Amino acid sequence: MSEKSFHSGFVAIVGRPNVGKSTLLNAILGEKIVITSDKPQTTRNRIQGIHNVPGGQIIFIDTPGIHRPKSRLNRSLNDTAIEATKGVDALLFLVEATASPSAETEVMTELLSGITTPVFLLINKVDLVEKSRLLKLMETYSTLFDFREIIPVSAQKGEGVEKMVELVCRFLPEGPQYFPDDILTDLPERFVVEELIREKLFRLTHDEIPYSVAVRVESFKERPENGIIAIAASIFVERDSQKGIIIGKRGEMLKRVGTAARKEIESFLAEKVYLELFVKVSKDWSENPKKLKEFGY
Ligand SMILES: Nc1nc2c(ncn2[C@@H]2O[C@H](COP(=O)(O)OP(=O)(O)OP(=O)(O)O)[C@@H](O)[C@H]2O)c(=O)[nH]1
Ligand SMILES: [Mg+2]
Repeated sequence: MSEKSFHSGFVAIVGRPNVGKSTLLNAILGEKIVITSDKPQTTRNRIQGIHNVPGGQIIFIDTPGIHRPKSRLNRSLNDTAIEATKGVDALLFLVEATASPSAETEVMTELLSGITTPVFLLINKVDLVEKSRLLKLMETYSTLFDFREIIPVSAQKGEGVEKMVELVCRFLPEGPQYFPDDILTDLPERFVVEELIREKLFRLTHDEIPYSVAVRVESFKERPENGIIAIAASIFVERDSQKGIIIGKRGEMLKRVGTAARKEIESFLAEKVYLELFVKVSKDWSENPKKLKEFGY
């Protein structure tokens, strides 16, 4: 990057669910702004993370994983991801080193056919495979698409991330500083709080439950007199039976979710937090266009 000019641009992180897109965004920023879990379809929105480098600014966009949609919610996730590939300066197409390239071809066709934006292939989770397998993967992927670069990384261990960012920077055009240099994301604090609660639900519940929850912050009150932020949030589920599971025996599960979420919210807001959670039923919301809109999907 030249010293006089400023370079900037938008870079979308795309790929199948669970390949590590959100983990990568957090690794790039060096802070947790997006939620992650070992379950697919954790991310439901387009989320911008702002990364400043000397003489430049890159806005990385985390997206939902592309998959075969079954519900209306899932269709909306795919649309959000596909939409995010438009108008960006580069794409990071993320795959897992543990998966076979043949598992990627469907999503590659969906996302990359006819695309003129430079595409970087990132092979993530290299900490889980042998070097020989990685070399073979790089060779196979290079025959599948005209990638600008093929870069092995481990988002979880932070390996190769800095070098990758440098390579991507070189492709960015001259441009303005889009965001002030002291913000990490353009999303409101309320959204991040909702996401952190949803992450705990994703991590602590199983089967269909994670896919049936939505979270909404109902009130967010700063109380400067005692240095506490009081937050009340609703957890919406689709059926009565799910409400019982989330509350748990003698409220055990809800308490675990609340404690884990509060700790991370405190660390994100750098303030003490009083968190109150309510569980409500919003019947079959994931199939209801009006409700999806209301929950921001
Ligand atoms: N071993 C290993 N695990 C990783 C790495 N990167 C991510 N993971 C794990 O992979 C799982 C999925 O990570 P996410 O970042 O939530 O994946 P995602 O692509 O954002 O998933 P969706 O939002 O569902 O599309 C989590 O359990 C991560 O801890 C890595 O480099 N190595
Ligand atoms: Mg994600």
